[in-house]
This record gives sequence, structure tokens and C-alpha cells, in this order.
Amino acid sequence: MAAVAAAAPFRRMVTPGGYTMSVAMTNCGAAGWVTDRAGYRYAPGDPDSGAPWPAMPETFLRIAAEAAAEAGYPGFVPDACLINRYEPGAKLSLHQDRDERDHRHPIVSVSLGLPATFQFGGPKRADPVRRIALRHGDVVVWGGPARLHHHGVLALKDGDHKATGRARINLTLRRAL
Ligand code: MD6
Ligand code: FE
Repeated sequence: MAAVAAAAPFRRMVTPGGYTMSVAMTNCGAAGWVTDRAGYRYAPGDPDSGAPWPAMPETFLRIAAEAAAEAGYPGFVPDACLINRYEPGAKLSLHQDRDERDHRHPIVSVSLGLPATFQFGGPKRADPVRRIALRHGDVVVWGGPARLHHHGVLALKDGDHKATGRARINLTLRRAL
């Protein structure tokens, strides 16, 4: 992951509404999730450098495939890995993941470093939200009827973790194209 961040540094992107996100992001794989004033989308390269995103490390592919298979989604081959970095206070508002072409593919989410509180709602934004603690090493596989449910991450509490320092890192592995 350090190699990915060296080639494609973490950056805080701007939403279509003009807000700078508190979460810093980068990507690896054939496609990477980006946002700017023009909208949310998957892009083949880093808009900051013009270069293709770094290749998906073999270990990421293997973790994603093994976790997905165990959850009942055999044959999962991600082509996009969004890497989110949360520093204390950073959060992700309730949203749906709908920029991928085929929502029948699951998403595999890996949490590293400081713990966070995940909000997990329903198909409508106003649906009640459950809170789930995500700790270092947790892997969540997200698919089927829950694939389009709203979710978010509450503001990260300060702390110090031996793996990441004062940060939480989340990998979301997807089939985007
Ligand atoms: C995060 N995760 O945990 C943000 N989306 O930092 C997500 O937004 C997410 O974990 C779709 C599926 C799994 C996820
Ligand atoms: Fe999401």
C-alpha cells in the first residue's frame, strides 16, 4: 500500500456540490473512483498526474477473492481498489455506492488501523441506521440486497495505532467496469 500511495498520493477530492471531502483517497487497479465538480465516476488514471493508477497488488486480489468466496460470491475479481485514509475528525456521510456498472458484484471492505463506527442503513436515506464497530483487520463483504443500502462512517476518534499511527485506512475492492 505504501507503494501505491508513493505513486498516487492520497488527496482530498471535491464533491460535485463543491465540498472538499475530509477523507483522503487514492486508488489502484484498472479503474479508480474519483470525484470533482463534474461528478462521481471511475477513471482509468490519476487525474492529478495523468498516469494510470498503480496496479492492484496480488495480495489485494487474493484477499478480495477469498473473502468474497467465503461470503457466497465465488469468482470475484476486483478491478478497482479505493483506498480511504481517515485522520481524527474525518467522516463519510451516508451514501450509496452506485457508480459501478454491475451491482450484482459484491464489494469487499478491509479496515486497518484506528477503529471506526460504521453506519449501515437501508435502501432509503431516511431508513433507520445501525451502528457497527469496525476494527483493525475486519473484512466486510457487501452484496445482494444490501448492495445499494445507505452507509457512512462517523467522525474518527483520535488515537494511535501501531499499524497506521493516527489514522484509519479502508480498502474497498470492487468490480467497477
Ligand atoms: C469506509 N466504506 O469504511 C467506507 N462502501 O471507510 C464504504 O463506503 C463502503 O465499506 C461500500 C461497501 C463497503 C464499504
Ligand atoms: Fe461506500
